[in-house]
Amino acid sequence: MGRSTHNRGTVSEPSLVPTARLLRAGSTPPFAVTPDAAVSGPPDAVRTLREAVRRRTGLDLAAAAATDAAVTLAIDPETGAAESYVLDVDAASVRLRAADAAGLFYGVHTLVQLLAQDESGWVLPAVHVDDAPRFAYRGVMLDVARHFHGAETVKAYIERAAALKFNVLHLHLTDDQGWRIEVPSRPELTARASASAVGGDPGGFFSRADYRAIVVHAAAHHMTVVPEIDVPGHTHAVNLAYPEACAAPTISDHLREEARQRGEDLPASGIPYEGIAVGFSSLRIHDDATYALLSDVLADIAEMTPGPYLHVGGDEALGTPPADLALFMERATRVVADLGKTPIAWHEAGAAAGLAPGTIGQYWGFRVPTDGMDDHARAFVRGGGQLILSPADVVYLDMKPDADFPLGLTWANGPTSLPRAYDWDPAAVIAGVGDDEILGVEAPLWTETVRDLADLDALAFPRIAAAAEAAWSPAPGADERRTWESFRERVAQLAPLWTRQGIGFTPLPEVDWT
Ligand code: TNX
Repeated sequence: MGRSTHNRGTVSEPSLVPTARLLRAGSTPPFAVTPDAAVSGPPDAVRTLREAVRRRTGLDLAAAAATDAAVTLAIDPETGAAESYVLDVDAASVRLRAADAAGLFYGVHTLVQLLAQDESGWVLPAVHVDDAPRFAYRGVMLDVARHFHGAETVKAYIERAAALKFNVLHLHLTDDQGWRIEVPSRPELTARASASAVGGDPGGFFSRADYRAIVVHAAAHHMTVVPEIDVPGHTHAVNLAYPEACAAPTISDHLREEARQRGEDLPASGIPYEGIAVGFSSLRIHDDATYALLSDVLADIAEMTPGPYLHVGGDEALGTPPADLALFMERATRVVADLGKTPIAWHEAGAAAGLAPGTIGQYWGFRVPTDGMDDHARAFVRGGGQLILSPADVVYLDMKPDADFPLGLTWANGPTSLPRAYDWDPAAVIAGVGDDEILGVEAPLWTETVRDLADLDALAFPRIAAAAEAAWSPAPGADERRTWESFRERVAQLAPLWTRQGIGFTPLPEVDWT
C-alpha cells in the first residue's frame, strides 16, 4: 500500500485516529479556515474549538452569536446515541451537530485532526463524518503509587487522552510503595505512608483539593475519574500507617530478613518499600478492624468522587490464601455497592462466588488467555456485570515498545511493538464475551520506571492511539480503515498536532513520520 493520495492540492485524504464509524470525502473544494470564519454554538464547545484551532494554527476564529456563522456547533438529541456526532464540511460551511455535549467535544477534536494546510493556508477538507463510539467505557489508567504524579501532570494526561476520545481516567492511588490520596477519616495514611516511592524517589499525595481539581478538569474534558484503592494485596503502604490491619509476614519482615543476610540491622517495622516486586503484602482478612478501615476509606473516596465507579483492586494477592481473597472481595464489593457505587475489580476477584451483583471485572491477562484467567473474567458476566478489557500484552503502555527502549517493563510477552498494540479485537479475547458483555477497553500505564510527564509521553505515545482505536472505532473487519496498514498512515499524520501540543511521542520505526 502506498501513501494516501493527494488529490486536493497538498491536502491528503481526510484521516482520523481513532477512525470514525463513517467518513466520506466530499466533492467541493475545502473550507478556508481564516480569522473571519465565525463560530457559533454552546459556549463550552465554541471555546474548546477556538482554543484548539489557535493552538494548532495560530489563528483566532471569531465567536459569533448568530446561527448563520460559517461554523456552527449544535446539540441535537436526534443525532443518535450518547457521544455521537455528525460533521459536514463543504467549501462554504462547517456544520457539527451532536447528541450531547460529549459528542460535540469529540466532533471538535475530529475537526482539529482534519485541519490541514494547502497553498492558500489552513483548510478543512470537504467531508461527511457520522461517528459514535463502539464502547461506552474508554479508559486510561495512571499509576500514581509507584511514582507519584502530581495534579498538573494528571491534568496534562487528561487533555492528551480526551483528544483521542477516551472518557475514563482510572487512578491507581495506592500500592506497596505509597498511599497517594488524603482520606479525612484516616489521616495516618498520608501522614505515614505517602513520602516513599520506587527507587527512593520523592513521594507525594493528592489533597482533597488536588483530587477535586482533577475530577473537575476530567469532567471539563468529558472524562470520569475512577479511583482505585488496591486491596487486599499491594498494601504495604497501609502497613506503614495501620500495621494492625496487615497480615504477617509483612514486606518489612522480608526486607529485614534480606538485611540480616547482608549483616545489616533494620527497624522492626515501618520500613517503606522502594522495590518493584509484587504479590507479597496482605491485609488481615478475618479481623473486623480491617473492614472498619476499608469502610472509612471507601466512604471518603465515594464522597469525593462524582463518577459511578469505585475500583477495589484484588490483583496479585499472592500473600492472601485464595479462600480468604474470595471472602475479602465479597465484602469489599458489598461495601462499595452499599455506598451507591458500582464496584470494579481486577479479574482475579472473579474467583469469588459472592461478589456484589453487577461488579465489573477488569481483565489483564493476555490477548490469548492463559491459566484460566478467562474463566475468572467470565464469572463477572455471570454475576450480572460486564468486563473492561486490558490485555497486558497489547494495551499495557508501560511495556517497552522495543527491546532497547530505556523505559518500561517486558513481563507481558514484551516488548510490545506498535503493530502488536494495534492488531487485536476486544471481542476476540475471551470466548463468550462479545460487544454486549464488554463495558469497554482500558490502557493502563504502571509507573515503576516512569518519573515524569516526558516519561509518560514517551511510553504512551503513539501506542495509546492504537488503544483509542480499539475502544472507539468499529471492529476490525467492519471497516476498511481498521487495518494496521491504514493506521500506520493515519497515526503519522497526528505527529504535527502532537508536537504542537507539546507531546513528546516516540517516533517508533514502524511508522513513516515524515
Ligand atoms: C502487573 S496487572 C500489575 C501491577 C504492575 C504491572 C507492571 C496488574 C493488575 N498488576 O502491579 O505494576 O504488572 O506492568
